Amino acid sequence: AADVYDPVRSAGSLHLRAAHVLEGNWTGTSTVPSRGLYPHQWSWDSAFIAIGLRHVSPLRAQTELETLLGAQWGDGRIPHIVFNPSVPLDAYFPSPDFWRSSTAGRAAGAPRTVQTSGIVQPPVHALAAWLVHQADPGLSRARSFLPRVYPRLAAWHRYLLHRRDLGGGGLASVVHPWEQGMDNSPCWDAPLGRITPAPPRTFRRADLDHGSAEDRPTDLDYGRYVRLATDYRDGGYADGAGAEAGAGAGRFAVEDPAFNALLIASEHALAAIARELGAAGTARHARAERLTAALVARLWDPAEGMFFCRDVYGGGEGESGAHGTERRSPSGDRTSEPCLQSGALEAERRSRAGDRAAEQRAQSDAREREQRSRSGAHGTERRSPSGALIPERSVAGLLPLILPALPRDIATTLVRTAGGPHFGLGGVARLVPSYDLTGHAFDPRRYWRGPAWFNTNWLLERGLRLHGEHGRAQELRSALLETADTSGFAEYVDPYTGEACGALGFSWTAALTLDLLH
Ligand code: 9WN
Repeated sequence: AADVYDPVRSAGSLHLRAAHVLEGNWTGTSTVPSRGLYPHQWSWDSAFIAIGLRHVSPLRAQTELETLLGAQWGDGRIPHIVFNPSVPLDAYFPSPDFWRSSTAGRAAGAPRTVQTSGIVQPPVHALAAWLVHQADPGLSRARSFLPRVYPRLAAWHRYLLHRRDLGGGGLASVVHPWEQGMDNSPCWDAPLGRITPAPPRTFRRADLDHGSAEDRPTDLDYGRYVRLATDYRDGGYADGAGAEAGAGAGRFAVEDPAFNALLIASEHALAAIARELGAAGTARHARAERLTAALVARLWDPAEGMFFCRDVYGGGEGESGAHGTERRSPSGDRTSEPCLQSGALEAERRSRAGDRAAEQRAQSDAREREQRSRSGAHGTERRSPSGALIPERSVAGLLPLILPALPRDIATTLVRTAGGPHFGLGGVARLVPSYDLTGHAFDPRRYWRGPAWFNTNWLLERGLRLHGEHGRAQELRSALLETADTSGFAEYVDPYTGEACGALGFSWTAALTLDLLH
């Protein structure tokens, strides 16, 4: 029948239409996620966009990442939004006058000329830089793309691994739901519940000028987002010990499996970049493997067959087992190092030195654990305030499947969980939902509380292939291409029907479509 989707016949035009979306959203130096709803540059969007753009214009893909990295702060953080000065202030909330980066962020080294937010987003950037390089190594070398981005990416990872290890277990914590990128995921309900919302009259939601209220986070969510961001800003965007004096210190910190898995995948990519630049890269691979072990130790729940978020300030004392309090991980590399150093080789040398120290700490941690287990204390550690797992099933808990060093049994279990009743891969769901299909908070249309998103499904497709699940990967790829096409490159879709929600002509949907077509 004429209306049956035929990927072979429509692949050519799908490619053109996806490229056209990216063309329309290009500003000259970067790509907006969508023209109406998101008129600035977003951090993890740009990484996904560059991954697709490399197939259309490797030069634009490099420029996309360079523009973002040009707004990096002195402490290494890459801001989640880089504001376009020609866009009116009321077009998006929170706007530059809310974040006040160049004044409030001065101590943390915010840029003086570019206006940015002060929080971060998932670190997909080193992975993107490596994939962009591979699309056209000749152009990349001619423009010294990797030597220029490597020190910045290394500083970014150092920021996350040192300043954001708030749980003390070697993983990075997010301090705001916007940082993890899945803004209103049910995973945040419990930790956000401890935050007093800012009064609704104190801000105006520009998002509701473009998106339907049923598809977006609620006003109550927004009140809490605003309160957390205001407090972080008023504390000078200081992290960890430096934040103790800040108004918002110690209230919201979550170790998220997707955020950390992307950091680890990017650490593997940094190793590949280091090798390309003439360094060994082995120390970075080793660190990525230790981080994978830390991720399993802190966030894997064998009984549920997936990863969960850890609410660092949540839970009570004396929790145990998988929902308990692992105090230190084998990867706890928390020495402070200067950021934004020049030269890839120097960065690699320092990283190796840091890794040796981490190695020694890992050995002493292992000895400590062994002693505890011999004395019968295993699983009932009471000394650490490092929180409790949050019992909500989010797609974030499947995304560690992108990790090459994931133990085989865990990868197999994750694939089984993805195909089970909660996520419906290859079964009831057309695309994998952002949240448990059977969960108490499931809503097929409301943003990150159920709808399927293209970036998370693209990551799952990659993970399935990595772990040899070629049949399932192929099925998911076809479903992604078909849904991107029929939904008009929607921002997100109903996971059962594929019906479009949010913005249309959404950049990462178009970009990842291009990547899947190659
Ligand atoms: C807040 C831009 C961003 C994405 C996030 C998505 C949404 C912003 C918003 O849009 O967040 O950062 O205004 O809702 O949740 O993942 O990066 O596309």
